[in-house]
Amino acid sequence: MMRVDVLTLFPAAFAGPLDVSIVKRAREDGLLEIRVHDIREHATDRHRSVDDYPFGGGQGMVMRVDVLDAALQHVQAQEEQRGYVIFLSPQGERLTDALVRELAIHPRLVLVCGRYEGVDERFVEHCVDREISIGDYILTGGELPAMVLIDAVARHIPGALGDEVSPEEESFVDGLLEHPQYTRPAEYRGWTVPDVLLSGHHANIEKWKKEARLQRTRERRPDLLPPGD
Ligand code: 4HQ
Repeated sequence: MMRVDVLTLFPAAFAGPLDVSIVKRAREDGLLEIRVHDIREHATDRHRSVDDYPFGGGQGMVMRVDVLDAALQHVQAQEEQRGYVIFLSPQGERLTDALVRELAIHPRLVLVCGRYEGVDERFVEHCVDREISIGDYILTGGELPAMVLIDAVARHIPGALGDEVSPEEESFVDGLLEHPQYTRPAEYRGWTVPDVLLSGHHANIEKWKKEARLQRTRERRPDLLPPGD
């Protein structure tokens, strides 16, 4: 069983994506427990402020270290294990297949979602185990990145994918993109399927798949191939 706690100012953002498909089934099957917590419940002043102006000036607002720390401590005290604390931010290390697999080993993750211009760096320094980015673009908050991370990690929980599929059989395990796929009808509006796939010649089919994957990777993602290949 894996447990994921999410700290956010927008708990409502988490309804939907985690309630369908594989993640839904993993939760129903007791393989994954997700709890979403509202950071604002830990504000202490009468305006329930969670952010303030940046010291030294600059644009926008910064999330307060005291409010974030109170929210985190509250959530961590709910279980024996404190959990591996992740802050989603464009300043973090990139989320890759290798990192997803590493995170999937942890029995408990605590994901902290920032809004505004960011969070007080003292929170990151003293409370966060890992700062992770899902890519080089700026979003309005860490909620979508947290859901991306949960979705990617959930697929690696033993039993979550069902019997048919294994995450080991998929792209990135051997560092290549997938080959194109086709299904019936074999011809549609004159658009045909590669003959070899209909030939029943298994050795030729496997050769075609491997070559198609290499060609695709060379054309679209040469950065995935070893240098000078
Ligand atoms: N944000 N990967 C700004 C991201 C992001 C990303 C999260 C927006 C943090 C303060 N997080 N907030 N890209 O764009 O993880």
